Amino acid sequence: MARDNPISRRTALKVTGAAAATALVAGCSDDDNGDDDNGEEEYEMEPGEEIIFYGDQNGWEGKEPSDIEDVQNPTLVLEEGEEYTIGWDEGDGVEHNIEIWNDDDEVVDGYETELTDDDEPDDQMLEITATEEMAAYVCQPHDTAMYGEIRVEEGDGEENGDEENGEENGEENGEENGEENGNGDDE
Ligand SMILES: [Cu+2]
Repeated sequence: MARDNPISRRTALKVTGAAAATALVAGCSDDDNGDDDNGEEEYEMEPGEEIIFYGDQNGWEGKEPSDIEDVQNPTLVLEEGEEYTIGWDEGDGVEHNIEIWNDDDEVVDGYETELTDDDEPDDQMLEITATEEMAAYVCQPHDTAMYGEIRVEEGDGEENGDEENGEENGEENGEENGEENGNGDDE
């Protein structure tokens, strides 16, 4: 009835403006992945997994598994007592190595490789058994830039003992697991 009345048209514009502002505010609440307290993503690794990086002097670049692909210095969550392979098979030609450090910046259990400037080295993979003292994976000459955190969770014997674990595993590693391991015994 009053559709072409200029006043109601202005009212409509005002309402639209308000709605847009509300939408903007709603769009700002993007921190919906509740469980990280310092904004850093953590990546849970499957026991036995190969964790492979590209060695760049500006930081480790994740290659495998796919959830860390292109992530710089991802925080790795390992399970105590489980074995993992970690290292780098490709680099920028600058001299690197990889070492596992504890909280005091000391090498844990001799887990370190020789320095190399090979851009496709075949001797930079460490086979490690996760222990609770492990705190970081580091390139010794670039220990500031090429520094990624390790967090080791207590293994309680059960793979999926706690619900948080079960949830994340199912979501993040479901496809890979099926493809690569195919051992569906994680129940
Ligand atoms: Cu380096």
